[in-house]
Amino acid sequence: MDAPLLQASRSLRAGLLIAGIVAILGSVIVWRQTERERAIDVEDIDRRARAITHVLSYTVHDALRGPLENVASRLGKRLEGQNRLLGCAVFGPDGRMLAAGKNIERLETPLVEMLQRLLPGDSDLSSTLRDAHQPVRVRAERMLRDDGEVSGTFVVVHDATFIDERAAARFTQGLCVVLVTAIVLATLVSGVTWFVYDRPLQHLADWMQRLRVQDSSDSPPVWLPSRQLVSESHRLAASYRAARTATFEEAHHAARSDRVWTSGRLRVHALDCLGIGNQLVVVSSREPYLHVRRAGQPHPIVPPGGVVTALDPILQACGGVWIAHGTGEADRETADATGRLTVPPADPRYTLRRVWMTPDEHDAYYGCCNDAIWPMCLLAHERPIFRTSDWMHYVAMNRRFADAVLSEVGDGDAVVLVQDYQMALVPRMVREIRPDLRICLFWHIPWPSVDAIRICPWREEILRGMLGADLIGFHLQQYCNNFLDTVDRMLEAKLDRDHFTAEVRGHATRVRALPISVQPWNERGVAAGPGLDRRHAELRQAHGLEGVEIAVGVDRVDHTKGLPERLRAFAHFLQKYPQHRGRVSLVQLAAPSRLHLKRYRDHLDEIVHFAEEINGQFATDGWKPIHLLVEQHDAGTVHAFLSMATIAIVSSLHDGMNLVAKEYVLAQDGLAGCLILSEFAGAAQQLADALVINPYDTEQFADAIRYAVEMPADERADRMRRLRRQVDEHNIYRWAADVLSGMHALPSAKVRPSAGAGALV
Ligand code: ADQ
Repeated sequence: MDAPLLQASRSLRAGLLIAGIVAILGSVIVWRQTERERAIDVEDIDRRARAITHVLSYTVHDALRGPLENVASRLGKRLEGQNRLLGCAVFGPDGRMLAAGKNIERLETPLVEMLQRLLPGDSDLSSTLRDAHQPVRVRAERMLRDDGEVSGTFVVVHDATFIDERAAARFTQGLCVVLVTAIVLATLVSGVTWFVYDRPLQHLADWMQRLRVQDSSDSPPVWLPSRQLVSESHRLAASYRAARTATFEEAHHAARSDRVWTSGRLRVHALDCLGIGNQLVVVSSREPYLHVRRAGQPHPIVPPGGVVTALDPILQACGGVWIAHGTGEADRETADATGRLTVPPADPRYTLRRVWMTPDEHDAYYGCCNDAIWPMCLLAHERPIFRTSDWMHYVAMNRRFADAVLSEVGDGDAVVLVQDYQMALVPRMVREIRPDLRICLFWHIPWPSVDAIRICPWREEILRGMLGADLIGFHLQQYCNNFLDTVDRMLEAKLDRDHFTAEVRGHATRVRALPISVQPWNERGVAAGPGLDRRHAELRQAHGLEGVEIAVGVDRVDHTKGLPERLRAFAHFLQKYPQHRGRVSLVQLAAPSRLHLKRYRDHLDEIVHFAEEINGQFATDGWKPIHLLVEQHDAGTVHAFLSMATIAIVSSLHDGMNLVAKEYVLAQDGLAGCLILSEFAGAAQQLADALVINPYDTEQFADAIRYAVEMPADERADRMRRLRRQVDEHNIYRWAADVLSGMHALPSAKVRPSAGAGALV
């Protein structure tokens, strides 16, 4: 039997079962009702018999007072019946029939037998008798003399045929109604069961088969009998794809140089480090995919930012859960009731669990993050503002994220990767409930000197919160040193500077420099070869950049990124070296960021006006010095600009690492590019072959731009080759592998024995 027939017979069976139960119950009810009505009919006849007895009792008494042989003649026609009354009879005190109507003379024997059942104390007796002709209803009443002696018995006999006929008709009618109801129900139940259960389940089975056999990237069916089944099937598909891709890539990359880390190699390493049954749980404030509404439909976008750029490829490689604040306008409608969905939307590999905040919670929580902790750690000349109410919300929201981690982990084992300054308290909150979990906190922004931290009213709480982790990662050794100095000065802690650990109340935390990096472009679905050439030509034409050398900047609009300093230096370069006017343009891709804060909106306005001012001063017919493209661009566009620009400028005033510098290096397949990099970006520690500048020194900065423009091709290629080797060897997978190795090597680590595949998915 094929599948649809099987389904149909299953639905039919369900329908028949329900119909059978309804039919049995219905029949019992109809039968009971019929019997109740039969009893009412019998009672009615008895009542009429009583009335007849009452009416004739005087005459019967009178007749019984004389000689008993005359009773029949005295009563005469009164004993005859009509309609349903068959007639009456009189019996003597000895039980002999003295007189009877014509229709009941044949009943003498059964009536005599019935009267024998009348006990001495009984006054009357009713009974239904059935002979060969018909059923009759008999009522007998004793006639008493004035002295109390029995003078005889008066019997009234009714034809009871109509009671049986009526009961049979009622029962048949009721049964018909029950049967029709059962048939309708059977049809309905079969149809609904097929529609609600069998059909969606068959779609689910078809989808699973396509996933298994054809490597399909279809989403699971949306209409399933339970929402949990929908969300679990999404998660299952995500894990399955991650597992299969990794297995494929493991085989594929095994033959490659072992210097380069790939997602497949990371996955094998992760399995070794984490062991069976551990899941990877990432928690950050920013989500990797948010949903906005475009033309009324939810549309997924990847928000700009280093944390997402760095961690999304890791979860895509290893599978797991990412917990983050849901901020997109269409986020709620695209997640299930628990806030879960699988991502990336086009090819799900892991689960995203969104955590919600009210507008008040949002403002106060991010107030603490962006007005207090961010300016405190980033020395970009912004004064931190420490508001107690913001801090209270910061604690409450950290608790909410910690609870989400605990609920995702359940009773199982997990490695929890907590991200950044928005989550400083989460490690301790999770550890208090689950001391056995392994927790890593990665701090993506710089950790300044102890003097900068001293101003914070909640410094001890923040430090204790962070020290709930087993491992704290910073980008640079300098930040690790600063952190240990801070712990030393602010807490009662046992420090081991040889092994870089801090121990508070018996729990040791390792502090490690783990410079973050980026994913190779060819894994991000961007154009290559002729497709990329076409994209370059399109962009040049769209922005009037034909025949112009491009210098590029790609940043979130943030005070720390040094955008005004960059524009100032570029304007000075044009002023100082007029021979380059008309030949070089700066294309600045600027993603608006934190626009709910006024100072970020003002900063964006400042940059827009500054760019217009410079364009007003230098632009000529057919050449614009600055192209400010304020938008969050897709990865393909970012890559296209980075790959066609012969110069990239990163001018951060303070930056933990800066991924754009590394993205630029990996986009330069032709080795024709030159990177200008701020000495205040962490990346400058690794990318020594860039032109390293002080963004505050406009003179030096402008000279560096000129040097980059005029740099001979072989010097460019030599520098870029060395930069590429550095970034190739220290890509995002290596960073993740170092994080996991750091956890695995913990002295107090509750490391499970390493095991085979399947643990992470
Ligand atoms: P950020 O300061 O957000 O994060 P950064 O290193 O500058 O991160 O990376 C920004 C990311 O956003 C890059 O991947 C870039 O391509 C992308 N991006 C920027 N502007 C964009 C635009 N207009 N359109 C599209 N994409 C855009 C923090 C720290 C950094 C640290 C990272 C990672 O401040 O110092 O490097 O985390 O740890």
